[in-house]
Amino acid sequence: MTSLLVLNGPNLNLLGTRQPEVYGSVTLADVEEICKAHGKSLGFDVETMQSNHEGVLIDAIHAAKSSHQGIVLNAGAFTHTSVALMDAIASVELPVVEVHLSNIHAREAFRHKSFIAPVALGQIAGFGVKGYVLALDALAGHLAA
Ligand code: CA2
Repeated sequence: MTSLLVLNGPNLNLLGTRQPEVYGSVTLADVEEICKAHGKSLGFDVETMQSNHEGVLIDAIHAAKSSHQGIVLNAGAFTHTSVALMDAIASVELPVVEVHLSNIHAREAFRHKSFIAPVALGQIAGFGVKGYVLALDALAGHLAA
């Protein structure tokens, strides 16, 4: 069975606890459950993981090469800073869809830059938790093509 990894980065474990006006009121557990259920409806097994540590995220991307066919990634603030995550994605040659709950392009200038975007299949931003569902649909379409 096709297996996809939904990977969340730093501070996303705090979802639903603060800043609901920016990130909504769903928790990370809700996001993960929604992804698993939507993946199942598409015929995919969805594994979820969150880490606050750049190296752990990089290790997860490397490991996904042999266990998963695609990745949905919300790299949180590492999006705007991490050449290392960019290199990890490029090295595994898996399709990665970049997701952001908020519209990073409508926020502070430092959030407009993404090191993930140049190595991603595409980017979805600003649609809240629905973005993860859209990202899974995009991966499904890509893998079926
Ligand atoms: O919009 C997104 O999904 C972000 O990736 C979220 C990151 C932010 O640094 C990016 O620029 C955009 C921050 C995640 C922090 O999430 C929190 C949620 C609730 C309370 C505190 C932090």
